[in-house]
Amino acid sequence: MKSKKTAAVSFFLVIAAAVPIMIFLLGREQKESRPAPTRNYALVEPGESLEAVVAKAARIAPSPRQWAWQTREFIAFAHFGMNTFTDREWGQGTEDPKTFLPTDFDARQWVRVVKAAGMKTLIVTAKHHDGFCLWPTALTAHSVKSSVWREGKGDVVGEIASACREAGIGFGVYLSPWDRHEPSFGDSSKYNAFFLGQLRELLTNYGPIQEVWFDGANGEGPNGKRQEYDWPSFYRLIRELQPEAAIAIMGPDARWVGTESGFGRETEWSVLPVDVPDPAALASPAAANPLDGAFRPRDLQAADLGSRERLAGARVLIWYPAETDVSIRPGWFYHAAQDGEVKTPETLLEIYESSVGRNGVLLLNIPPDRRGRINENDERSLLGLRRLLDDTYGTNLAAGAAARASSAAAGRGPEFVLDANPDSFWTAAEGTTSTDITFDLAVPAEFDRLVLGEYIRTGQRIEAFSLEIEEGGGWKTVVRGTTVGYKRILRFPAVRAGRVRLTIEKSRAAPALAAFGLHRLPVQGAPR
Ligand code: FUL
Repeated sequence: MKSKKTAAVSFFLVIAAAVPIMIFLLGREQKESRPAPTRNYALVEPGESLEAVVAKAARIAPSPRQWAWQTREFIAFAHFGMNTFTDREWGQGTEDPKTFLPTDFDARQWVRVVKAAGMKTLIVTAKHHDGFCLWPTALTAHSVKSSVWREGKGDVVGEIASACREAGIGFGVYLSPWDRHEPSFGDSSKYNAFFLGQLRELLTNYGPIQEVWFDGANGEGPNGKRQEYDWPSFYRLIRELQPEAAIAIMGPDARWVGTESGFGRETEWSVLPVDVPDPAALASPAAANPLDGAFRPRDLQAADLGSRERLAGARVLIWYPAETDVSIRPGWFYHAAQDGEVKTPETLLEIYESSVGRNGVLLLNIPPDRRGRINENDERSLLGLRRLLDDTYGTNLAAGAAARASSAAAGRGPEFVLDANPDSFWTAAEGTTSTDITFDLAVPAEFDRLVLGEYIRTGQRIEAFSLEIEEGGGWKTVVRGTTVGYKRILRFPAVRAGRVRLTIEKSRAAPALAAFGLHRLPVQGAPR
């Protein structure tokens, strides 16, 4: 018979052996429910069924660069340059550099306002269509170097870049491909070399660049100069010199949403079919950015870009998310006559909810005035917007709710949609494409907004959902939606409830949600 001491020792040994085994098994379970690695594109094999194509689309995810870009959510544009001083929107290219004369240029003031508004990046128009350069480029005399501002020694791009760095704000450049001043424009290879030279200066002399913005505008008439841009070379140079930079609009990382109204589509898919002349070339394992070589800018203004109907017949599918650009004023550049037409905080909130809240990144333009400062009118509106955003979205009325899902993968329970961590998520069991989560709120609440966030790092999947509240012992539908994506916000007349149910009615694969929020816009005049 074993002594008490031996029994205690063997009990201890059994526990000591069991704990690591249990940890191993639990760890394995977590890992197994972890999704397979994803890419930001997929090839469709000839003869694949629509179901197979849809399932493929549901597993395409953003590249790390695209993910970083998406999480910035709300970013700033500053249109500043020759047009600020000529009161135009599009310059001719014949303007005298001496016309550019800010009286009180203050880069730090721009960045202070951007930061106070909660924007994460500032993109500046280094060169607009008129060709005047806001940095002292060596490639043309048509720049700040030929102005009398700071006796030709000023550098707007440089000062903005350092003010951003100092304040922890990302920096980006807008470089217009269309150039109405440069004589080589239209002489394709000559101008491409000139443009590459300008890009190289911007990408090497100003520290880290988060975004390069290539405008699609080209106003030359039918008899104007036709320039064939060498996009693949532009992309190669950016990847080489600034591998983290997202190339937006006429580039492969983020697309133009298709309007300048600030409103994205109600149904906004980030996975789109594209025409690629040689899809097989994409499969090269050596290519770090396989899409770049195959990418050709094109028109993406259609109402439906990514539905099942659009996916049918696709040869290549890519992750290509929407950026929603809009100006705080009627024009992109500052015009004193528009001082009274700055969008109100309420309009900006609606724009935010219809851009960030429709699976896009909001790029809001705030054009500095002739002093070279962000105008007081614009600053006031922006700070008003910030307050509305904080008051509305600062508190999640669903936080602390008890959540029950009718389906959940191991280790991916519904509690993860409430933990405010974008990297933790709930997902339904593999193969489940309709399911629900019920939330018993910690305290009954009144709300007029729903926020959902898909865990897009495994793909965008949800096609239809609804929100219900429990009322009089039954369920009452409050609002319905289609796509979710990175973030979806829906507004509705305020309701009060203690129990709510989110139903995912249709999904391209098991839905994965990182966020669920209920919110209330503060009632005007109520104590804050
Ligand atoms: C357009 C340009 O023509 C406007 O001037 C502005 O820069 C806007 C953001 O893009 O295509």
